[in-house]
Amino acid sequence: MQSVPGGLSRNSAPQTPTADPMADHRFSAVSRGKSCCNISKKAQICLCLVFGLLVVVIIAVVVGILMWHQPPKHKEWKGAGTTAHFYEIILGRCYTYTQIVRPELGHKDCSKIGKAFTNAFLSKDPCSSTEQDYQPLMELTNQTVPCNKTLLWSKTRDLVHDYAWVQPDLFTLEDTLLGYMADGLTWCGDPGSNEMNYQSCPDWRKDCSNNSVSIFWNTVSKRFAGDACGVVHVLLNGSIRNTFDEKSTFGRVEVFNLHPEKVHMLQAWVVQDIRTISSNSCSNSSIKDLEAILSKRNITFTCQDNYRPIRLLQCVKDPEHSSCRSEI
Ligand code: JS2
Repeated sequence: MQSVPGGLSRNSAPQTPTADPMADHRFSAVSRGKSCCNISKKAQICLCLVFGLLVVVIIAVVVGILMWHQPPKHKEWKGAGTTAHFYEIILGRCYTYTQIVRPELGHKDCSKIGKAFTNAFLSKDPCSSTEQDYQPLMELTNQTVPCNKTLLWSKTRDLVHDYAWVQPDLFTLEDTLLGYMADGLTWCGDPGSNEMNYQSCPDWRKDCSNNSVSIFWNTVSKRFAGDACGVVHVLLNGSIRNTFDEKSTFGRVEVFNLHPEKVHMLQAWVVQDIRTISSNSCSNSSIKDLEAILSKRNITFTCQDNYRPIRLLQCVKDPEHSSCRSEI
């Protein structure tokens, strides 16, 4: 009788019991065809169920991870989204301003300022922004502008900042810490997320006027005008019909936040595009409206057409223009 490996003989008589619990198990002839293991139908079904469950769990985990990495679904607005790298930009600008541009503000805590800025709009409805949202930021960034050195402007953005550049003792809003940090940027959040909305933010006209950016500029403009003292200057555009626009930030916010007990005069410089024929813009009807508003507020108003230093600055950019020959 041929014995088989493992000490068992085919069709063998029952062996004497041994220590090996497996030794006296009878191994029935296997069914035709080899199978990896002989398990019951029930066990096979259980294994399939366990395997199927495992597959489902793996798929669920993968989907969960993918969903988690998906950018949050923000509400869609009609305006451009938050400026890319917004937080890094405002933080960098804060350090540049407080350490280099105005080192006398070197004690300001830019980390706290950056956090206060983002906390003003993150996880909030960008169409329900309020001045109150920005109060913590305002408290961290108060700044004194010397009397007679406040320079307001309207529709003369480039020229006024060129002039402020050559007259560094003058301050436009953008020459203060907050104006310097935020100029040219867009930002908004979402009630359902603690992320900034980089896809879109409310447009002032098409979505809402109480949006995060507009309320910020109204808030900082209000404080900038309220802090002014002495003689305040404003650079206005004599080449447009509404040289003084009551709906502008200057006309709607700043004019009405100058304190008569601190500001005794507003001096307007009305500048015309160098290529237009010079005319007396100070007699423009809208300028008369401005004068009337200030008179009611007990603030003296004076107006000067084509203020020479500004004219010279225009000629620096367009020296060949005929009107510049007489200026130099
Ligand atoms: C949106 C911005 C920006 O007197 C000036 C400043 O002091 C400021 O308070 O606003 C006045 C200018 O605003 P105004 O009269 O409406 O003229 P504008 O030519 O239409 O300029 C609007 C700019 C308002 C403030 N602002 N607003 N996004 O990035 C931004 N930067 C500034 N300065």
